[in-house]
Parts: sequence; C-alpha cells; structure tokens
Amino acid sequence: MKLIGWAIALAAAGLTPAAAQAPQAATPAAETAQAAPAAVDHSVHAMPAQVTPPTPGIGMPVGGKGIQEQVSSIGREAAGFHNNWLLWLCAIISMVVLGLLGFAMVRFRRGAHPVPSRNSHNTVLEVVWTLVPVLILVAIAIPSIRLLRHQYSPPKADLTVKVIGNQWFWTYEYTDDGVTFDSYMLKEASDKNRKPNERARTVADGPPMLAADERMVLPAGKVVKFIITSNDVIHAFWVPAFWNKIDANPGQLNELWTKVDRPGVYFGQCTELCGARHAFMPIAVEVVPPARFAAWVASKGGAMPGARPAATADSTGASPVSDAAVPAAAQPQKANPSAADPAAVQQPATNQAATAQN
Ligand SMILES: [Cu+2]
Repeated sequence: MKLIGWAIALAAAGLTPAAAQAPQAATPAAETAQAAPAAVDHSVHAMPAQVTPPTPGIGMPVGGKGIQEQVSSIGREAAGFHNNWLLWLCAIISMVVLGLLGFAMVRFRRGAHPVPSRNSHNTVLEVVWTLVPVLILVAIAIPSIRLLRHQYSPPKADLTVKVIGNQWFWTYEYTDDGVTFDSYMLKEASDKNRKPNERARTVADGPPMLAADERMVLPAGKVVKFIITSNDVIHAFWVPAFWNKIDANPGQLNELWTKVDRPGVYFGQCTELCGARHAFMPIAVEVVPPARFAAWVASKGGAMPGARPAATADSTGASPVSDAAVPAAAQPQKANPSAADPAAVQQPATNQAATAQN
C-alpha cells in the first residue's frame, strides 16, 4: 500500500513540472521562430566595426564585494549614504549591543551575583533607551528621504528612452530621436544553440551572459529619462552602476532617470523572474560623448531633436546642459530635416502620455 502511495506521489511530482513546462517549452519555440530574423539581422549587420570594450571592474560584477562603483549622481549619493553612513551606524549599534550583552553576562552571572536585583524602573535609563533609537531613526530618515526626493523628482530630461521588456529580450525606443531596436544576449562561441551566422560573444562585448548584440547608447552628461514597461510579463530594469532599479509591468509605465558623466560600458540584467530564459536578457549600456551619440543616432536612421531649431529650443530649454553641449554635436543632423520632423512631432505626445500615467 505504501509503495503504491509512493508511486502515485512520484508520478505526480514527475508529471507536474512536465505539465507546467509544456506551454513554456512551446513558447520559446514560437518566440525563437519570431525573434530569429531580428536576432540574425543584429548579429550580421548591426554590429559596428569595432566594439568598445568595457573597463574591467567597472559596470560589471566585481566578485560579490560591496556595491559596484557608481557612475551616476544618484548612484554616488546612494552608495555614499550606504557605505559612509548606514554601514557605520549598523556596525556601531551591533558593537554597542554586543558589548552590553557581554557586560550583563559577565557582571550579573549567577556566580558573581547570586541574589538578583529587584529594580523594576529607572527613569534615566528608560528615557535614554527610548530617545537614542529615535535619534538613530531620525539620523537615517533625513538622508534617506533626501535621497528618495532626488530619485523621484528628476530634472528636465534631455533624452527619453522607452525600455520594453519582452520574453526574453529588451526593446529600446528613443522616442525623441526615432530610433527603435531589440537587444539580445550574445551567445558563447561554444553554445550549441547558436546559429551558424549568429555573432558570438567576444571579450570586447563584455562578460558572458551580460554582453548584448546591440547596446543601449546614451550621451554622457545628459539627463536621461527611462520610461519602463513590458509586453508580456513582469520584468525589471536594473543597471547596478546607475543604482536605479524598477519593475517593467505590462500595461504600466514606470519612470527612472539617470545622468552618467563618465563614458563607458555598463551592464545590468532583468531582475524579476520572468520565465524560462529570465537569465538571458542582459542590459548593456554604452555611454558615449554627445557628439558620438548624435553620430550613432544618425547611423540608426534617426535624427536628434536638435535638428529642429525653434521647437526644440522650447521643449528642452529648461535644461542648460543639453543646449550648451548638444548644438555642436547635433549640427550635422540639420542636413536631414525631413527625418527630424516626425521625431520632433512625436516626442511631446509620448512624454505627455508617460507623465499623465505616472
Ligand atoms: Cu525579464
């Protein structure tokens, strides 16, 4: 009887995953079939002649020690708060509590103190142990709320990138510039699933499982607004060196911002369990000087909003950084006014929709 019970239990355990995986197994096949042409396109055509290699140890995991070096203003503020304030506070509190515990254990042990004290109230002590934790919480709350305020009251954006999570790749829409593309993980040369004409990861592309066939390109020193959503299930957008992290929910627009001063290559990953290939949708961001960003936009068939003289000055006028640095970079785009028009017309509509929903 017991044996039969075990047999049924084992059969159920064996069947359940299979049943659960069946639809998923079908989905990747369908996805791959759909996505295959795009992936092949990227690997064959879209790769630049030379790939900017990342700086070792920057914008990528550093062996599980501490927080990655932060390259955005928010990231530096947050990491400073964590490293220089919270960690010390935690350490000091732990040491004080441990010291008190040790003192009480030794001083009031049964051998040295056979008759227990019968004191039940001590006004000074009670005031101290109420007041000190309150002060500690206030000391944490003030910088914490200041950080939250900085994170959620972004300066005027110079550039908006709509980030869309898909099972299992990212789509980046540069709403201001008319550029849209998908970004897939680069497979290893030894990967049996790699198609013969599919580009394999090289050292210059970045670490395994973090390198992408097409990187999100951002201009250095500009305020970038990310509008984050999903096409299917919940994903999450996170580039650790920028600090920011937020869920990509289907049917919702979330918002983040960053300003990265240092050109370089920075890697992130989807950080919400989103299905079978969750681990294979990295985020690779290349931050370049504004002039190179303008050239990249042009190479992708887009046009910088700066290419439209009057309207652009109005819409981004509140950001002194953008207007000071962009014109020189954007001038060449002026030769392409027909392409600039639709992008410039589209931009306010997209931004307003995003703001309204947030
Ligand atoms: Cu995901």
